[in-house]
Amino acid sequence: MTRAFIRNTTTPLAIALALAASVVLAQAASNTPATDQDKKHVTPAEVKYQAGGSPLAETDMYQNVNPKAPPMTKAEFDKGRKIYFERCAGCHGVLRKGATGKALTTDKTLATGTEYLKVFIKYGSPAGMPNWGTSGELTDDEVDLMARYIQQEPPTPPEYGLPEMKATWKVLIAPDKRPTRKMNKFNIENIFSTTLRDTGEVALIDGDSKKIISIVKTGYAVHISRLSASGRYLFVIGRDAKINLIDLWMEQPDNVAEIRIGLEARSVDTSKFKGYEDRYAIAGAYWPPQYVIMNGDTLEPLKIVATRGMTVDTQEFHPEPRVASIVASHFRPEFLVSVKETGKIMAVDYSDLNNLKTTEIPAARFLHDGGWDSTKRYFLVAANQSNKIAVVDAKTDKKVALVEVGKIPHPGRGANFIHPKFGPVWATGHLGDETIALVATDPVKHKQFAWKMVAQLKGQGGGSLFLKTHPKSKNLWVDTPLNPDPKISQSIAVYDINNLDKGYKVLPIAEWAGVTDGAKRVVQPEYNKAGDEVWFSVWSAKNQQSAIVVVDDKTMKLKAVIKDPRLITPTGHFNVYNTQHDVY
Ligand code: DHE
Repeated sequence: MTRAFIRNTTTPLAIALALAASVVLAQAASNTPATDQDKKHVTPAEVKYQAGGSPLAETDMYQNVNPKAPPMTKAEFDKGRKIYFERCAGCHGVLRKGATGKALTTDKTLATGTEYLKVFIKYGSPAGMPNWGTSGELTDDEVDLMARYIQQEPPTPPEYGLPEMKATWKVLIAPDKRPTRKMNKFNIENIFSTTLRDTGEVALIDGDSKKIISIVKTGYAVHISRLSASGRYLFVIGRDAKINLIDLWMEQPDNVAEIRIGLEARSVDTSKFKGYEDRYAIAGAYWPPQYVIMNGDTLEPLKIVATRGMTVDTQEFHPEPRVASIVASHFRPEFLVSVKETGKIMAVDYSDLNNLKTTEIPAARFLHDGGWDSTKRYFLVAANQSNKIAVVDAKTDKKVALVEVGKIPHPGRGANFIHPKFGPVWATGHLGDETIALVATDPVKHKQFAWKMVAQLKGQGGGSLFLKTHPKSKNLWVDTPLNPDPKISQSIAVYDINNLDKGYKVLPIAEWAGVTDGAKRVVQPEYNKAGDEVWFSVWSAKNQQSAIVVVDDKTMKLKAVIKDPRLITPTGHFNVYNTQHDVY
């Protein structure tokens, strides 16, 4: 389609775009496995997932005026920046270099001009751009404002180095003032840390009694929890890059230290190699693109490393490669840091922080979430825009394979089990199609299958985020919270791993929760320590009731519903023992 055509036929084009967009919406997260063509497109499920809002919306930035761009007042620019970071940055990137969404740098946007951009923003596109105008999310004035805003030079958020980190670093209770032994009667190993996404808190829930122990204030739009090697310390990271260190030995577990390691972040982990247990923590930032190694019991920042650099394939400079998942090696004193936009995994050796050694392991773009195989030697991580799983050997620090799977793999940390034919496998669901891919992980006794996608199960639909099993269980639980069909997003599929050909059983988790209003998305299966219960969040909006549903793994019957006015927007939950020992 030429530019002249676009300029002269705005209305028909708009209609065409709208129609195409609606086709994409209808196909979204559908029940049809992806074709190669589909694999290039972004599904609405993914857009919904990525466009979560960035804390950078609240950060003041310098207005960099481009004389060729349509004029904007400072107030207009600030409004455009806010909208951009609330809705667009997740897909198009902070500096608009493109990620899931296309690059929106001024060489491109100035060339297309305001009218074209307005149509695009209002009606969306077949490639997956949401129809911000016709959906009612943005008014016509806001569409016009955004079309002008993206023709200005992208403002750069500030950097965040050691002085900024130190200014936010607080040790609330010094290590020598903390308990020397466990001071409470909780069965710590069976506590769940549940993310309360929109209140910036975690709920610590006693897995035995199903009672809330406490609600702990954490960062904004809190994301994940991880455990120290000993299981004593819980680390929680918010999207605003705030880390809270919670001491589970206290009579009433609470924060003992906190820090902000950047302006936006998602990942945190702790050193697990023998001899380094509880010594270090690491967190990865989305902005600035960097990771920081901290003291494990105080969060004192020790070493900051930038991730800006060249992409793995085209070897072009990327100014904002975000840090996605991080895992702690059991084979070396190392963290494996997945760098999203460059598509590389950095093995960071923490045995000598002064002379830091990192090994760059090539993978594929854009790295997101992942976890260990059952031996904890191989790290499997989703390269979600390449529809691949990258496999790294943590013993040799080498890439083992890039395994082609379905459309936009999203494993969480994945699920490990023994397949009757293929031996040990690791599973991932997908955001963009209905399949569950099984990747064989045993290069010794099942060499012929290793690092291949040996089977594809048919699931309820696309929009899957997490799946789980447990070494003691015979079941594989797969969620689909981002599927557009409420029947699918509000239920869970469960497979018998010894009879995978039989298909799955559907359990109506949201209905069991007895919650009346809301999206009631059923998200993230998580086992208790014993491996005989599975917990699910039933996630509705901030002003609606949510719940946690506990199911008996063997009988697949409802065991408990946890409801409490304080359980606002529960999403992820992390069982202490399973998270500490990487059991999944
Ligand atoms: Fe997550 C893990 C990033 C939206 C719930 N999420 C991760 C990880 C990354 C990430 C990089 C891996 C961390 C690790 O292992 O070290 N998530 C992002 C995003 O960039 C994204 C797409 C958009 C955003 O604005 O943040 C996003 N994530 C979400 C959600 O909307 C979810 C469903 C609800 C919520 O709480 O925000 C969500 N993400 C989770 C959970 C995990 C996670 C529960 C941990 C999974 C695990 O099993 O470890």
